Amino acid sequence: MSHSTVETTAARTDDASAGSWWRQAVVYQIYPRSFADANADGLGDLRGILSHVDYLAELGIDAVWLSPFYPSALADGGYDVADYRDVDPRLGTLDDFDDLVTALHTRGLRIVVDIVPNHTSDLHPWFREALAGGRGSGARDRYIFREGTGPDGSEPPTDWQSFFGGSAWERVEDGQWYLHNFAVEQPDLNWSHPQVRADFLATLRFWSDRGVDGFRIDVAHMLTKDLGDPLPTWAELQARPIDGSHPMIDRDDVHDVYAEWRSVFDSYDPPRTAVAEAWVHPSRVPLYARPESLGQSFNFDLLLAEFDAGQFRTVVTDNLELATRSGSSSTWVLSNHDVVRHPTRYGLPARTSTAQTPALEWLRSGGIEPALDRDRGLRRARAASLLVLALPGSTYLYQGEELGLHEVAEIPDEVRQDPAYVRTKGAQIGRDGCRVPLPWSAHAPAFGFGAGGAHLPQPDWYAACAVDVESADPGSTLSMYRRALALRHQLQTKEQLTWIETGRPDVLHFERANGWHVLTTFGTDPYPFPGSALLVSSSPFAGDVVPGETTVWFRRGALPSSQDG
Ligand code: TEU
Repeated sequence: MSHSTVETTAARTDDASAGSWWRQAVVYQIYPRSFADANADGLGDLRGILSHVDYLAELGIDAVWLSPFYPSALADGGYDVADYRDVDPRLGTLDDFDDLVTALHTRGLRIVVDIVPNHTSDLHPWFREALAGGRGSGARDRYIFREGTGPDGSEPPTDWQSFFGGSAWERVEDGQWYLHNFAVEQPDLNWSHPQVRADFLATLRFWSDRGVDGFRIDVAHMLTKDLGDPLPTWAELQARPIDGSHPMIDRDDVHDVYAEWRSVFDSYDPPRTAVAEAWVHPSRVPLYARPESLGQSFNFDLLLAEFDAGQFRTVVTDNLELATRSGSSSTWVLSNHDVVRHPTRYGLPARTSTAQTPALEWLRSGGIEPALDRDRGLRRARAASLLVLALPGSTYLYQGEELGLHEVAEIPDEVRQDPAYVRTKGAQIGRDGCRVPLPWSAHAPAFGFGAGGAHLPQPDWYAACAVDVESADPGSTLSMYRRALALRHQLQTKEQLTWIETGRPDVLHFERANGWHVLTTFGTDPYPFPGSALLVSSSPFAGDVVPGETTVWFRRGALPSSQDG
């Protein structure tokens, strides 16, 4: 039996000083519009979250991350922010926010909020000023305005495409065009402008002063831009290497912004934390995760990986190595509000061209083709989740994954909300299927989401996954997550992992530093079981073999207490 140990640098859990709480935290992502609705308007709100803080505490998480709850026209689910320092009236008030912070802190839970700095909403006062100010006005400088092309300027400045389909430029009344990498309602900010820089520092202080513990930074790799004159074509732009000098993506100078942010974070005690949503080449992730920059960065590799031992091992090894290089801890993500939920990804045929191809085809067919094996998808998802929850570093959970929810395919076209769907006229199916309001109670209206119905239709099969049903069932996914998180707290140890060779390409086995062993069978064949089980992701469990597509946590010999790590 050969061993290979990966240990990330600085931190250990015994260094559980307040300043490093995030290093091995379990952070639960709440998509506020779809979590719980207290005021019966069909949209989730802050008091809805407040009504479930005990649920969150009992689940055993360490922190909550709230997706945007700021005033917004919801052109992109709240990622179109009209005021960075207030609460959307449909979601509550600043007093509600303060109450939520207190309720979470009282239970020992931290709170992370989402900062959306690449773009504002077109309803933000700055953009209204820019429109009113007209061509050449100082107010336009806070955004990226250019003249059009063609004899009368009626063609966009370039042929650039937005992420949500169609041109990345939109024309305003006086004939100028503005850049929007995302929806039309999300004009990109100009990060060369000192007021833009200063205002975000004020926003970070505003929420830090209210007790927020950390920030999730949206599209962290695209803020600074040096577009060039003349502007490059789309083909030229795409041909440019992304090596720090690209006109728009992952520029080195974005870290000048984060150095300023860092001084704000570090002016608080404990220092405020941040995690970058940066879709960049792995070799450049440490730039964002360095302590001088944002301090941590999402690792999305598992969103792109199949349920496959070799792929999981590579992702884990590579990311622990990256974390070491950056002096950060690794992050693990299986689901979030932008991707197809992992039980569904794992219940569809193996991927073809891109990570999500079968899942997107399945969604487009309304959940008919290719055939989804729901049970198998959930079985694999539970195995993957238990594996990930045992890794060194922090894990980000997405609301509803603890219930084993599948993606919802059965959303009629006319009620879909995602701008990606609307703007591409259905060519992109969009992300509504993972944003359907949560089921709390099998028999209540809107499954207990709220008395005002749900803003996206909930399927009948939600009843079986409702929190009240799963709470009463020791074999449910919710019960598994609760046990896993409780055990994780007891077993959590230094950020170290040792691979133990299994002699089988479809079986992974590792040990954390203190006799905490984790074994996953990725194939369907069972594996002789070498220990005494603490937790198993599937049933029935005979005791002497690990069934296929299963993770087991077990110990060998006596488990020392977590302090010994
Ligand atoms: O996402 C940024 C992003 O680039 C990817 O999520 C991806 O391109 C997109 O989701 C493809 O469908 C962040 C937020 O997570 C997302 O919800 C927002 O829509 C986006 O920024 C714009 O703010």
